[in-house]
Amino acid sequence: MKINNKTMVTVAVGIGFAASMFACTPKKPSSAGGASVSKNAAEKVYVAPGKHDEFYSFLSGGFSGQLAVYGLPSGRLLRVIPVYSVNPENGYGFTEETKKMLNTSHGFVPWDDSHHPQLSLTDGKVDGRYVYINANNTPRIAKIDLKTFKTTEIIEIPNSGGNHGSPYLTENTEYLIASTRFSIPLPNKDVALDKMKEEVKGTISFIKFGKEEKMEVAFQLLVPGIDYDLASCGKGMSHGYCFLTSYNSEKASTLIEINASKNDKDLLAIVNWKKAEECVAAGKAKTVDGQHVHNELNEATHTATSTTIEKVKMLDIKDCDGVLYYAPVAKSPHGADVDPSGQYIIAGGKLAAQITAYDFNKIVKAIEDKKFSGDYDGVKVLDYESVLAGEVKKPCLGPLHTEFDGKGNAYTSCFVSSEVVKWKLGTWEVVDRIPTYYSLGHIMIPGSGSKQPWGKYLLAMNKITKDRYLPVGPELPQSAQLIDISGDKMEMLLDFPTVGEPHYAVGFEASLIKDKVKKIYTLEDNKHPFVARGEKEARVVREGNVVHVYGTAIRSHFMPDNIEGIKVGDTVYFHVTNLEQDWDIAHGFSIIGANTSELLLMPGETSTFKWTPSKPGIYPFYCTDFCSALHQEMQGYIRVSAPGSSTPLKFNQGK
Ligand SMILES: [Cu+2]
Repeated sequence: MKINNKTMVTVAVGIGFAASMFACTPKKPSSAGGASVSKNAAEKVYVAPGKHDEFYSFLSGGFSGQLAVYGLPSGRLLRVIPVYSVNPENGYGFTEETKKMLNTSHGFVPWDDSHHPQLSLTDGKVDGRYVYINANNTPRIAKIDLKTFKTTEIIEIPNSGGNHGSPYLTENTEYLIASTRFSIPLPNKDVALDKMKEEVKGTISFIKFGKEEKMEVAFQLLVPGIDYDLASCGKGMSHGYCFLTSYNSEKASTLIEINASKNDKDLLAIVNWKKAEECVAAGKAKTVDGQHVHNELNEATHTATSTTIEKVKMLDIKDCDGVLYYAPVAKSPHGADVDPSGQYIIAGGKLAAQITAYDFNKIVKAIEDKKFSGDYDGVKVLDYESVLAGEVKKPCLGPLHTEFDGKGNAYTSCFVSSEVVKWKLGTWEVVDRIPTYYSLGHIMIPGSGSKQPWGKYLLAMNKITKDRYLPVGPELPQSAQLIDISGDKMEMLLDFPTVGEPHYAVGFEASLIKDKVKKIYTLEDNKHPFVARGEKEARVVREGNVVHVYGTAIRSHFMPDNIEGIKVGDTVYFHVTNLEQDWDIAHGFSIIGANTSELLLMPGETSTFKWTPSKPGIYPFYCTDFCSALHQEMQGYIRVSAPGSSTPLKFNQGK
């Protein structure tokens, strides 16, 4: 979501500060580069030609539905990985093999709003296996394999009205958790909207990372129907717990901008997932309707399959004592962030100029000692003072989200005052601040969500850029800003425009994976049912009015390349195998008038292009990915005859 100026003003009024302090027009930087760029900043981000960046960073595309890979510190865009949106660049969501990745219980949904990438963890440390990312709209979670940088699995979350607080991982990737953003009646039904308040429920879903590293919905918790938001799961001493912020404890459904801001505090949800596991194992969960679709890309067949699952296990928190507690939290919070030690849980309130640190040990003790200040919808609310580790006083306006450098420092992004504030864990004192341009949302320190962050750089992701770049029409690119956090003082180094909305990001040192990335698909291991492993296998097979072309591509020709005997009314599948076994030699395939995107074939990969010719004639096809000096000559012809004509099937196999 783009936060507009009107929202900013409303937020300002909500906090009770003068609106002029953070007026709609962002502050002008004091110099063209921004307030704190020093002369040697360029040297610090310069990566010489032929040299690699030190860090990978993965920035969500927000409303683009994609995930973009940037190198840091250079800010160079290395790749855009399609996740929830079809991508003509490589045919994702267009080819017969990948279309199924975008299936849902609502049918084919070729778009979503991707927000929070998260990294797989082993013993609380980044292991470089997978990136996961949520779909905010149609509730889904995707898995991207860091060997191939491809989306290889997508699971839909049933019984959920939106999936913003997702996907947050436990310290060994035992579970990914996903919470309801919009609470709705469960099971969903026809309810008068003015009766919503009584009918709405929420769910917190636990997606298991099974033995074969496949996602499945292990169980869902049925929880009070408030709007759940960001989360973090415990590590170290707090392993076994997850912490989620929420807003709208008022359960407002109209003008919630105003009506959800009435209560002085909102609720931090504290979930004991080990207890939930025990209750599910003890048979306390009910099997309920929960239709959802699970899509997987098989790396051997290069083909996705979709499975529809009808039921899920749901555990009503009323049937499992001690699985959920609430604690008061500053109103309208966003981030809930556990520090690398696992002791502190940090939450700020978008409408409160205050950051709260909760102490995990005190939470456990308060539960034991029954230090409750009340209850909410039957859930005990822990006494705020009993669980408080400390408060950061007057840090900024609109504290949103906190990251950690692993050296005892925390960094909070402040949306309203557009700055990053550095403060100390334990003493809670603010030690530094730096302005960002403009309207800062999330920030990222590589590995911050783990036990071992790489506390060298911080990336700020900004919503509004105003005068930072050359104008490109009414909308400007959003941006990321790189800040050096290696010294006592933060230093602004660089900003660069981004793909879509850089909503949130994760990152890690490049050495963790760069030598493990896959270079080719070996032809012997290609189990695609329509593979042609060599030119001798290239052929055309007619089955009624379906025609299968077993095609191959190699520098600089296709086989077969002159095909006759196709008729109007036929459905033609071009299954093209790239025969190259050489890194970075891709070929493309397209044909005039086809109602789809190109194929883009990695070495050793097979992919399928569906074509239904509608008029007789001669139709050229060609390679779309520049592959050699004779790339322009990499082309062929197909003859299409009228329906019922007797043109015999013929094709050139290079003899
Ligand atoms: Cu080519």
